[in-house]
Amino acid sequence: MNIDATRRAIVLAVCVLSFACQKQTAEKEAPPFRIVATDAGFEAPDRLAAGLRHITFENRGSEIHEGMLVKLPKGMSADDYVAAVKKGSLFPEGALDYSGPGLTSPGAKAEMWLRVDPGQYIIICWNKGHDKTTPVHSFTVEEIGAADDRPPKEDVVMKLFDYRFELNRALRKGVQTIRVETPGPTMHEVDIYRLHNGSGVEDLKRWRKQHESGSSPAEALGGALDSHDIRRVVWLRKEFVPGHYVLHCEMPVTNTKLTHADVGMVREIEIKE
Ligand SMILES: [Cu+2]
Repeated sequence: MNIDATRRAIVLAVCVLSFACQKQTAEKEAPPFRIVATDAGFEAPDRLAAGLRHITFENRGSEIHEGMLVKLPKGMSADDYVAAVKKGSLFPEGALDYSGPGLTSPGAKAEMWLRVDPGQYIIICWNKGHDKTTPVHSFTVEEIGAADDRPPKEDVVMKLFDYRFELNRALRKGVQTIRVETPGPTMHEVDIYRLHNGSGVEDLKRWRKQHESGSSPAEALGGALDSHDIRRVVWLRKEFVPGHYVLHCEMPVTNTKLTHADVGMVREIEIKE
C-alpha cells in the first residue's frame, strides 16, 4: 500500500467512525417524553414516536398525581372516555391501559421506559378522584420508524404476582434500574413509597384507605401502572437512599371494594447503608 492509499484508507476509516459516533450520539440524545403533572392537568407533547420510549414524570402540583397512558379505540374521543369514567367505569370499553408513571408526591420526579403502539392516547390521573375533576391530556403515537429507546440494564427484576411482589435480589442504595414483569395472572401495578421516620406499613395502608387524610406517613416515588397486556415489561430508574420503603398495589379486586393491597399485595423493604 503506498502512502496515498494508506492516507485514503485512514480518511475513510475516520469518516466511517465519526458518522457512527454522530449517529450514536443522535440516538442517545433523543429527549424523553416529558410529562409534568399539576393540579390543573398535564403538560406533555402532543406527539410521540411508536416504540419503546423513555418517559419522565414530574409532579409540580400540591397533591399526589400519577400518569396513566390509555390508548383509545377508534371512534372514542377523550371526552367520550372521560364521560364513561364519570359514569363509574374504570375500564371504558375498548380502551387499553398502557402503564405509565405511578403515584408521585409533589416535587418528586420519576422515570420509566415503556412501549407504545400507534394510535390516539390520553394521560389520566386516577388518584383521589382526579379522573373526574382534572383534565386529561391527549396525544398521538405515530409510526415513523424511530429506533427504540434503550433502557439501562436492570439491577433488579420485580415480579408482580396475584397478590405479592417478588424481587430477584435486594434493592441497594444509589441509582437502581428495576425491570418490572407481571406474571399475574391478573393485571397489577406497583407504587413505591419511602416511609417517613416513625411510620410503618400499616400507617401507609390506612392513609391510602382514608384518601390521604392527615399527615402523610410516606413519600410516593412513582411506580409502574397496569398494562392491558401483562406480557409487557417496563423499566423504572430511581435513586434510593437508605431507609424503609413500601411496594403497594392499589388495583381493585374484581367485583369488590377491596384493593390488591387489602388482600396482601403490599411489601415493606429496607435499603441498607
Ligand atoms: Cu396487584
